[in-house]
Amino acid sequence: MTDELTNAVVELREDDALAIVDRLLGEGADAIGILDDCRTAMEVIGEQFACGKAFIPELIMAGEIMQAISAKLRPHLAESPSSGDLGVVVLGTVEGDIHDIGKDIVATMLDIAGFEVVDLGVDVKAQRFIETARERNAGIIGMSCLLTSAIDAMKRTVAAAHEAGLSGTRIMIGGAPITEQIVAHTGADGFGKDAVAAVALAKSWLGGV
Ligand code: B1M
Repeated sequence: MTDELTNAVVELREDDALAIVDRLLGEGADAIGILDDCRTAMEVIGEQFACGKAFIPELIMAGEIMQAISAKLRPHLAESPSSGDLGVVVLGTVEGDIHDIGKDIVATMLDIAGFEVVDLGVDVKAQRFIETARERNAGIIGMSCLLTSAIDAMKRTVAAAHEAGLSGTRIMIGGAPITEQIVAHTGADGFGKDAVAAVALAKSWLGGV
């Protein structure tokens, strides 16, 4: 698409960013493409933070802009009313991590695709994932993780799910640092590199393809 939106988000020009999103939607742009541009912007801000050119207030503002854009895009992602027919996904950001923007996008996309999403929020402990998955007879536990320091909390959750005998529940992980190696390290069943991939994987597991 265009750098215009990415630049507006990186420069924390919220009003401009929202106006550009409105204009792009009016021109018939694809909501997923708009989300991808915003994610690129968040990566740039993250890099600026990592090298000392941006600080916590900038991360917070960027997060708020991203949430406002996500809220604007949500109705444009929905193609049909959700039915929850494809099965239950218990979703949350893993213990120790409070990043929730990507998780919320994944929740919206799974819901639109026809899954019933039980969103446990952020900083979710292993036991809560497991108890909820058991209560709701979930087909999938989904863990979002943005911090490398929280990767071991996912590994503990996977181990706890196995110990609890949740053999019918697949475990999906996702988030910026996740790779196939981390999937292997945690023992999860798979990962989605973005929300579209997360939905495709969930459908392949629960028979909705
Ligand atoms: Co933080 N932060 N942050 N942060 N933050 C990162 C993650 C970081 C990479 C920035 C950097 O240094 N480059 C870095 C982590 C480094 C590391 O671990 N190696 C970092 C840090 C260090 C921190 C703090 C420790 C900073 C501090 O306090 N010193 C702190 C940690 C707090 C905590 O969690 N305990 C912190 C805090 C915050 C804010 C609260 C200020 C804010 C979050 C606001 C919020 O979430 N409500 C924030 C933000 C905004 C970011 C960056 C800039 C952007 C994250 C984001 O929203 N991306 C981020 C930089 C980056 O990501 N490169 C950064 C947009 C979002 C749409 O993408 O989340 O990747 P993403 O989700 C995608 C996919 O990954 C995938 O689909 C989504 C949609 O396509 N996906 C899944 C996500 N979950 C999935 C689950 C699935 C499947 C797919 O299945 C279940």
